[in-house]
Amino acid sequence: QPVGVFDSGVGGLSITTRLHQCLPRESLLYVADNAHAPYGEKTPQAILQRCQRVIDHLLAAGAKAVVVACNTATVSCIAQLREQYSIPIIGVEPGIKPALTASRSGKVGVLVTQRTSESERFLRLVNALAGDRSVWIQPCPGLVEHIEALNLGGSAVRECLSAWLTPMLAEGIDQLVLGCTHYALVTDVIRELTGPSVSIVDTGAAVARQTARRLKDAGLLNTTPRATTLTAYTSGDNGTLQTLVQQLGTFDDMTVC
Ligand code: DGN
Repeated sequence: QPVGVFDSGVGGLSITTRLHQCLPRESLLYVADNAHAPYGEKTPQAILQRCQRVIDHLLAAGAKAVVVACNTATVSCIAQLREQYSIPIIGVEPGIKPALTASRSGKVGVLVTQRTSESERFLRLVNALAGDRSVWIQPCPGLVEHIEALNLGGSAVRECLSAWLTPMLAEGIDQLVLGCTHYALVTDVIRELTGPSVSIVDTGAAVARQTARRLKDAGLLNTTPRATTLTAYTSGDNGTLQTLVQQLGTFDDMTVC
């Protein structure tokens, strides 16, 4: 049985890569809900409904566990999803804790979607962890749309990232948390703008380890060696998905439906 993964678009592919590295014997089913992206500007109720539709699709396709590879969906409705579904549901959360632990300046930045920046769950997490350190929360409206359009290294992405990052860098942050799974797909541009003195914190590997633990605890880990497959579905145009899935290039069999 495969593990299901989904996001509002292609962002969750950054998590899928990590899952495949950490769980090479698991087949993965991916849903990019492109027709309804971005989630970041939807109401929590609308996000919950989309997540339910997508998880129902993944269950019908045989998923034994689901990774919600979207920070926006996780902060909006992970508790309701866990209540509703009996399979393991794993969420993603911005890596504020590792960033604060590693920070020497006591100043960290976090890039998030508008919805995440306003969510109670996220603000509670930041307040609980920050103490006397400062966390600069930067919403990035429009960035997900650029990434969905595959403008990964173009001037539009560079300009908006530069405008958001410049004040944070002037403030002295030494850790930058990617609080949206899409943003991992433009890590190279971000790294160029921050320079080497700022560490970029991406939680993909931690989510993959957490998924492995949950599968193991539930007795769902696949232990027999076999060829793995990645099957990717999209509710919208599959051009972007096709391009990015092909770049992953790490699976024995890949299908984009
Ligand atoms: N990849 C989603 C996240 O991690 O929040 C993006 C959400 C969106 O659609 N804006």
